[in-house]
Amino acid sequence: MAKKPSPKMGTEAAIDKKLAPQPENAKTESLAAHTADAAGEIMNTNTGLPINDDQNSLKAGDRGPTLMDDFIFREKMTHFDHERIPERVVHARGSGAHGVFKVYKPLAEYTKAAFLNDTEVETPVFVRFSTVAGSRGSTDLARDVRGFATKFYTTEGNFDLVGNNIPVFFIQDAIKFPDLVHAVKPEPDNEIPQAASAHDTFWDFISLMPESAHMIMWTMSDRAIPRSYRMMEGFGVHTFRLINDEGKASFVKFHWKPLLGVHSVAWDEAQNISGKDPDFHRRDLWDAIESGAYPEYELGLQIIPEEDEFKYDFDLLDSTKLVPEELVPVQRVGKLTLNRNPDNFFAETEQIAYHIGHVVPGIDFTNDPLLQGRLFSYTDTQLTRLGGPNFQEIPINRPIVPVHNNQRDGFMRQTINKGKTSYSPNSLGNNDPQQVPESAGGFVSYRERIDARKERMRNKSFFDHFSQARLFFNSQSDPEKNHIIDALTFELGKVKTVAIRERMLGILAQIEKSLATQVAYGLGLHLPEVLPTNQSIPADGNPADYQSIQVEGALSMSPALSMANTVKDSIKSRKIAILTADGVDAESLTIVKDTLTAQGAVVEVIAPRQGFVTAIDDTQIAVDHSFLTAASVLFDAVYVAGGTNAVATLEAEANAVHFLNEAFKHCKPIAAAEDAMQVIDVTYFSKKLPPDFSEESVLKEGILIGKANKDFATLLVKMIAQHRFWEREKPRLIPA
Ligand code: HDD
Repeated sequence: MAKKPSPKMGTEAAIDKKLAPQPENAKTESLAAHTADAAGEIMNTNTGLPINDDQNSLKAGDRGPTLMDDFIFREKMTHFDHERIPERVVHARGSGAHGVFKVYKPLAEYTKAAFLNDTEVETPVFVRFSTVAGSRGSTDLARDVRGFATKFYTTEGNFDLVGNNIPVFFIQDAIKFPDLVHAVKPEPDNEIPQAASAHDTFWDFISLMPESAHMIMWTMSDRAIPRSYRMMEGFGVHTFRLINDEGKASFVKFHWKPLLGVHSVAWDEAQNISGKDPDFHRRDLWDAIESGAYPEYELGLQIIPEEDEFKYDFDLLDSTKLVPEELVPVQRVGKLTLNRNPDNFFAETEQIAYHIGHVVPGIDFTNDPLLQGRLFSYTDTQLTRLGGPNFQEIPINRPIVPVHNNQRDGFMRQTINKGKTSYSPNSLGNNDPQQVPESAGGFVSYRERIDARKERMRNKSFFDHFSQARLFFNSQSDPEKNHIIDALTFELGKVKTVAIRERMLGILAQIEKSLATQVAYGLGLHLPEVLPTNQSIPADGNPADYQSIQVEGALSMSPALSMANTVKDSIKSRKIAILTADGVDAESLTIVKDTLTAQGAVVEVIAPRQGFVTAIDDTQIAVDHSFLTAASVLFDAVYVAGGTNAVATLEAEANAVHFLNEAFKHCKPIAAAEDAMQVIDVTYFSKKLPPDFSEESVLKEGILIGKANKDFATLLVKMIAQHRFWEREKPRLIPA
């Protein structure tokens, strides 16, 4: 028998150490049975044979060919050769986490779903966030929609809320989904570009598809470049149904509201992060959970009584429309906390299979044609991706309740079903497993009355393509509007075919003339005189039946749509850089570091070289990064500590000056101890400093220079909580 290896030593052991508690729940406990930990164990083959030599293959002589009878080599190599599975056809790039959901108060009035009625129950969840267009290894910071998929492991089976961070979608009917995805994915001849919508095929499709207008406003806004998965909203998008115990239905829109608020990065910053740290969002999520800064979101419901189905000037079944929060307020009904990282990315995050059709009693579908098509696609795609019909047996996909039915066999079947009967009805097996009456929790589809002709049609109520696009644009703050104009100018500027650019200008002109004019200016084009119409018309369709319509009296402003109105009350888990060098005034560094850390921020010291810096008083302060390994785009704010020699070094250090210039450019909070002014003096923004550093100026302009004491640090906290000072972009004097 091979000997047990010696236990791990020193730093190797430390790498495995979790910093914060990683709580267990019913789901993580169920995964334990499938979990292997090699710590302190011997190495063996898949058949359990102890391995003596994993370094050398079996050869005919020590310089001879490898022998066919090296079954140990063959087993290892065969497994390796088959390690990869197809990536998801969309949402391939993602990151996941375990957590729990708890409802605040019973929602029996609306739904009989058990997990939405028991305030004592913590329902285990697994959430996967994703980008849509890029491949598995693409950057997190692409301009893209983010997926926000939640699997609730409830006592009545799994409920999946498979949503996005944007409340509407590009298309109204699922039959267009393959076209949309073919258009946005890399172009088929040269597979360029990766994880980007800025190319001809995407805008070609969009320019012919006026129903995408609303979604395009969202994807060209800063919502498509979030600061963190922890700082973005989630939406179920479709209108779903809730059903209560009496069978009464209400329409519902699902929301996730992040407690840290909704925040984004700048586009230039996003592009930089993609190079400096393409795993930025993945790392942010992982690190936050490891350090105990658990991401939290409240579940929000917009409930619409069934009687109000036709009350609005848009159709509740149209996924290119949202229900403005000003018309139907979002009730916050429960909290999701992500508190545990997966043990194994592939086994959990990659193999999890979500499906909008995984519902529990009390939640049901509507006839939204996008939702209906999704009901088919999600199981179907897993058959290829996960290799057959038994994917629900993969540990991460199993419900926490036992499963009994008459489905059998297939590739990789895990369950050993006992007994002779695998059919129903049967008399040989007591007719087990038994069907469940509705009164005992059996799922019964909502008894909706349908009386219709079969036809390939869309109702006219789906044809107001521009009112909500305009509502979104007009509800943005000025900086947000500028970002949309910049994004469109960038994306269309990358389109080679001028006719596509012009057609898009025609679409934009129908949303908002000023928007279209500004984009046209950037592209060096004029607005087209004839505006494009809907081209997605069936062969025998009458174009007149597919015209966009304009609904009179539509809402003109919705403050809830602007991120400028989000909560800005916390610096928890924000990353702050302190720039310094040898000769630092230790007090000016520690007072700021301690105050920010006490508020939950992550503070890192950056200096010309790694190791430590020696302060004036000879104390040594640990350095987290050198300027070589750090970059301003990876931080939320920057502070320059004092000390004559330290600031003299920084003044001459081009990387330190660049760090500050970039932070200014990206509208981030910047602070400096008063004796560090000489470093600020060599930045290009030294001429644009606020007239004074009163609290009012500081919270308006995001720059603070002063004596580094407690009051200074406290004001800095307030400044960082503001996230960004976008107004600073106005003069547009900042070099790229
Ligand atoms: Fe989808 C994955 C969200 C429309 C077909 N979708 C997928 C994921 C999310 C969404 C978050 C990733 C799940 C994960 O992390 O594993 N999809 C949406 C939303 C939509 C939407 C919010 C519009 C409201 N999707 C949509 C349509 C279809 C699909 C119209 C097809 C008819 N989606 C898929 C898919 C994927 C998928 C091909 C790829 C991987 C997977 O399902 O498991 O079936």
